[in-house]
Amino acid sequence: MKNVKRFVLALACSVLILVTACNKPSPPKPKNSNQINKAAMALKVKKAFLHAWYGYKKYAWGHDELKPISKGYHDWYKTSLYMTPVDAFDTMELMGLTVQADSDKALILKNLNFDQDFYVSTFETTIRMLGGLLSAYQLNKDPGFLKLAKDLGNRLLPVFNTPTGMPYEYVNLKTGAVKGDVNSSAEIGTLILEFGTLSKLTGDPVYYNKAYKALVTLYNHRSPIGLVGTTINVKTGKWVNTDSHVSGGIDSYYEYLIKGARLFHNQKMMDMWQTSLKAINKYLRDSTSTGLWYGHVNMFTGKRISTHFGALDAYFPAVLALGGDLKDAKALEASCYKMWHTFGIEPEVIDYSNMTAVVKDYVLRPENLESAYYLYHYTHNPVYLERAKDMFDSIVKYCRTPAGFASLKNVETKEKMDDMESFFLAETLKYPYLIFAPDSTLDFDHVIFNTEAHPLRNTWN
Ligand code: DMJ
Repeated sequence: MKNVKRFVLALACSVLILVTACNKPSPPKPKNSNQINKAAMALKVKKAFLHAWYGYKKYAWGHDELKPISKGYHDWYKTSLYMTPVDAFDTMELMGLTVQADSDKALILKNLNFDQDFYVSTFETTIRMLGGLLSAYQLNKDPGFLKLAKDLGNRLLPVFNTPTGMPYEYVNLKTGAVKGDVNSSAEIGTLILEFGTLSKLTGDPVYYNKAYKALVTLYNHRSPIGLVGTTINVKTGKWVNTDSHVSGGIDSYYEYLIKGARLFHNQKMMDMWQTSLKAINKYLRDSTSTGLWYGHVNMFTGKRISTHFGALDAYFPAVLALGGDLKDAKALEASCYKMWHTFGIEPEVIDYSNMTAVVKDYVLRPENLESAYYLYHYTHNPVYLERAKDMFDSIVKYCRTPAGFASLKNVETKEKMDDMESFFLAETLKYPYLIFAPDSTLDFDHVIFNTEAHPLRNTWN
């Protein structure tokens, strides 16, 4: 009997222990998982966007850019080309800011006039204005955007009238006069997404053909070891600056090889990307004690010139991820985040051999957030949400002014500068918004972002 009692008691205890264990609150989740309230973060980013937009509206309406400290404005040329309104429009559409988008659209369609007697940068006008107008058209469907895009495309066409087909750096929008014989690889090779889309949407192949020829010609000028340099003479095809890297001056040429291949289903561009990547990995890739980086070498010898890497280079993890190399994409993104985190906000250029800042400003660049967005899309690892939150929070902490957001003159002292580039609204706030917003906001796998974060969609096949 005693034994039976003992048995019943033991059984009761075990049941009690089991029930208690089951009712115990589950152990705290690992630090990284689900700690970020995505909806609250998306709202925070949207509020930051509205703060910048209202500052622009109050102090710079109708001009290219806001001066966020002096509460004034800045125009790139003699007359405004409405750079901030055009760059910002598709972000408003994606954020569901209908009222703001409507007034922005009215401003653009009523006032934007490309019949201007001054020289503009072929590259900047293409990525910000042509790209912005094309994505505005695809998202909003107003034919006024496509009409403007076509007018602009026609005015840019004279840049391709060189013996090589590679474009001049500048064109006069009214007269078609051109200048700038020495152009950079990035400025030559970052046209196919916008010119190609213009061709597909208008049915006129001329834009695609010219930009494609320029891209292939640049590729054909690569060195025997497969690398391109920073600048080339577009009349003679002779390299001027032979520094090879993935940074500013070359960066978006590589980006457009793979993105062009994907947007236009073009195998030749994919082959060009893959061949280029082999050379990049062989000569630029640098696995060091401070992480994985991509440095500078001479394009002909492959000899390392410097261990510099910067804010502009931080797009490369996104491109690697798009190309399917998640291993290197993850490692390089970790380095890029380290570059940001080391200084509280990223400098323009660091020396990765000793993690010191070489060029110390921060001009509100988006690339680090862009890569976090791509990596989050491909892995769904919450670490990228954490990094994006940290980067976004530090922009708010160090760059916010009563009228908008200011660049930093020095990331070490956090001294501000009176500039808010239009890409802040096109890119720097779009990428974190998209990381935190519901996936349905944009079907990532069916769009290609141009290098100014304007999403372009293949609607033609
Ligand atoms: C943007 O205009 C584009 O992203 C370009 O490719 C590089 N520079 C700025 C942002 O940093």
